[in-house]
Amino acid sequence: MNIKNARFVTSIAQAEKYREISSTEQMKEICVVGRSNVGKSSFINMLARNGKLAKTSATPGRTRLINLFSFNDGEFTLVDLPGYGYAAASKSEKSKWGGLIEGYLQSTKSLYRALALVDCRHEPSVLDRQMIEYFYYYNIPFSVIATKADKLSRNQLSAAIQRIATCFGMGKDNIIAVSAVSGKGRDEVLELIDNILKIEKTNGEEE
Ligand SMILES: Nc1nc2c(ncn2[C@@H]2O[C@H](COP(=O)(O)OP(=O)(O)OP(=O)(O)O)[C@@H](O)[C@H]2O)c(=O)[nH]1
Ligand SMILES: [Mg+2]
Repeated sequence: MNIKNARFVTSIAQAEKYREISSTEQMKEICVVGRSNVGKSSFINMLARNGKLAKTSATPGRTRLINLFSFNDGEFTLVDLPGYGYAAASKSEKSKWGGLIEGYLQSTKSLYRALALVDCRHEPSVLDRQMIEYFYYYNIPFSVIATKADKLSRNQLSAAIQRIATCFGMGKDNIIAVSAVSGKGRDEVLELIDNILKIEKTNGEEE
């Protein structure tokens, strides 16, 4: 798949508002989830080849809203979600962001895939594992993306991917390693998205 254009659509502060928008707009959504600072917004920018599309920051907790980005004139929409697990966030911020993530996942009718991002340098956290369990529980199709691959050597990366796969109980070939710095993994992710869009969406609603 070729990315011809990518544009910011809107920011949403409440799941109810998202419900309104999604009931009028026909979108094929792919959402990006993961802990604060894992590189969700940078990942979206890497796919768009536009470093300024989604706001990124070295300080965790940058993305506080649900941000929608339309790619190729609506061929698909990437949903940038706030991160979880930002230890320094206040209790009320944490619960607000958690509410937005879960509110989104519970309201969307057009989610084609969740992309679960984990930092390749770290063992997945308890919250990462809970996120994956949540996907299984609610029958949400997901793929795992390992970010910041430029921070590890080839051998280290291969071992890290194996560790993440073991932790999530999945095959290592199902994990795509990416780098927003080098663009590594971009083609693979775009191929994955191409395939995702071809699969008829069931969203857990079996007939
Ligand atoms: N070296 C390297 N740094 C990265 C990569 N992706 C993101 N970063 C850096 O990691 C930090 C966080 O990136 P963001 O994209 O803002 O992370 P996020 O997951 O959107 O964070 P929140 O919005 O706070 O949840 C920034 O300093 C980025 O420059 C990568 O692939 N390689
Ligand atoms: Mg962000």
